[in-house]
Amino acid sequence: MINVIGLGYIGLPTALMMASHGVEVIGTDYNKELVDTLNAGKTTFKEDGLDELFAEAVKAGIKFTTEYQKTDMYIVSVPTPYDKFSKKVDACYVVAAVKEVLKVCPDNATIVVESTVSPGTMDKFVRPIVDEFNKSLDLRPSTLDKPSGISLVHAPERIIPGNMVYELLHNNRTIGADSKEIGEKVKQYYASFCQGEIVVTDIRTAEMTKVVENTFRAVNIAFANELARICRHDNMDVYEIIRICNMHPRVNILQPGPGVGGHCISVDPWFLVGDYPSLAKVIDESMRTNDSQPQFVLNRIYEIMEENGITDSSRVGLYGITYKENVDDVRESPTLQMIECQERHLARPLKSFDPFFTDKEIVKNQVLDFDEFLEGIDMVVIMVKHDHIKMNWEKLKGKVILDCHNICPLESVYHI
Ligand code: SAJ
Repeated sequence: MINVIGLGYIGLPTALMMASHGVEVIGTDYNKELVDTLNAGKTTFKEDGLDELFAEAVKAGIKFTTEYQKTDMYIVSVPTPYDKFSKKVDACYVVAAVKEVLKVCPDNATIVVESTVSPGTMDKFVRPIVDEFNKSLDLRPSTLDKPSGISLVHAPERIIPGNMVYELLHNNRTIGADSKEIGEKVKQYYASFCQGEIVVTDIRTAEMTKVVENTFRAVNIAFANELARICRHDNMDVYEIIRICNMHPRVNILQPGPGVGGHCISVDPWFLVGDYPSLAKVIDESMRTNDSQPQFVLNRIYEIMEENGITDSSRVGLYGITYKENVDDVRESPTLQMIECQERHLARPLKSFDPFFTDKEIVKNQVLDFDEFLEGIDMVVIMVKHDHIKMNWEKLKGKVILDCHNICPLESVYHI
């Protein structure tokens, strides 16, 4: 049996996937409201295929509770926030979860941490608690080759919001363990559903690969954003330039946008900057570029307003609040970053609308109805490329449009 600790964006799909592939699973979360919702037969966020997977898992007997279970394997998928000032990872939730596990688990249990952590976090914060527990059993410390007592594993998640269910099934996985035996044992569980290749390595390497994957993407997006600024300066078409460059067999540039959001690409690379400030120069500069992109778009809005004689910013609206298309996740979203930037300059935030939040207000000045949003504005800024906007181009006719994603087929559209 597996006890999945933390039923958020990663823990829930992982628990459901294992349960629907024949593994006995109990999901634990300290949030009673969340557990009650799941026990009432409802999922807690929107994601393609999640409801179907949930139904299968419930049929297979998955259980949800606020209690930690006594079992031989745990998957910890709790959040790892980072300190905005020091840029270092805060492992407090992982540590708290592991401590709770140690209160109930049998002496030879395996604890798999899926949460993203900076390289060295497992050794620095998690291993000491496990070693202490193992010592108290008078067993060998968990660093030695032969597994004994509690075993520690790091299996970083890799799924992308918006395509989680597919990627859980098909992505290759990395499992970091202290010994091959433990790694292979954990691999068997993941192989119950994962059709990709599962690589077994050591914990430190697994930690580093995860952060490096997200950093690679962040640096590539920063490069695209910088190109957008260069091209804007001299009136060149950045999208056409990237499209042509990407036809070269060894070039693959990502797309510029209004900024980088989400809990991963906009956060993980800072772990490397926080830990290696004098070495991680390219990463540092890339992150600063991405972080300043909402401000760049704000300046662009100002320019376009001037050009079109729009003097009242209450006639400008931001389409999209989530951090990317077709998800309901707003963590670190560029729209929220932009609104925060306006507020910091004592300006009233622009109006905003998001089809994923038509029943609840997330930010100040949010309009809940799309038609009402459009009626109140002369200029619309496409911050997120939800499918919803692609089905509503007709309604945007006659507006001044700043398209931050180059998706709008209408005439005379502005770009970043
Ligand atoms: N973005 C751009 N330009 C692009 C692609 C993305 O500006 O060309 C922006 C998006 O709009 C969004 C942000 O970047 O605001 C991040 O979105 P994303 O789709 O690139 O990635 P995430 O954060 O949803 O998921 C990433 C994935 N990592 C990689 O692709 C290396 C996912 O596989 C990880 O599991 C996830 O981070 C995670 O949890 O670490």
